[in-house]
Amino acid sequence: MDLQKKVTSKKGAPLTKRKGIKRLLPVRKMTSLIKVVRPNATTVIGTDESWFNAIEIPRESFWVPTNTARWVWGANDPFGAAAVISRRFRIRRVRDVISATLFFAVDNYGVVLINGRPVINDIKQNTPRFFTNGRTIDISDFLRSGINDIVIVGFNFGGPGTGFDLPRSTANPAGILARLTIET
Ligand SMILES: [Ca+2]
Repeated sequence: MDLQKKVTSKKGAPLTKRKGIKRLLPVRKMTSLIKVVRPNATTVIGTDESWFNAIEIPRESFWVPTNTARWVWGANDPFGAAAVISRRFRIRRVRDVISATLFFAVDNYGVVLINGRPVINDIKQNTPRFFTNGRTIDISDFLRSGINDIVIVGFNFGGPGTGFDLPRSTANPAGILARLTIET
């Protein structure tokens, strides 16, 4: 069979049979990880391996230390130049939320969405330490009653000499640390 015809044919092999297509974790694994925000309490949801596609990595000496969240990167590609992780959580009534903050640190820069709306959209930084001390952001306006989700994408900038992102390595480490604190 002509190779070009095979690639472009609408009657080609199903996606699942093509080489190079990675299988993702089934959806039910993701939905089983819904964290419940408790009433009349402070709920902390820190990055760890309960987050979808997160793998814990050693903390670099210049990354902010905390015992309420772990530094992570993408489990599907632990040495990739980018990582995507997510978490679902449930709030019974959003009007019961007294305060809600996101603490977010990343090497090198990242994008954070809560319920599909951008909370953080970083610009590439020439210094690897720019975002590694973390920032705290009020996210109360992004929450809703019922199921909520947070999606984080981290990127590992290669520096001004390269201009683009590079794989996570010893020479150029990469990591994500996030912590939601929701008071009800
Ligand atoms: Ca880096």
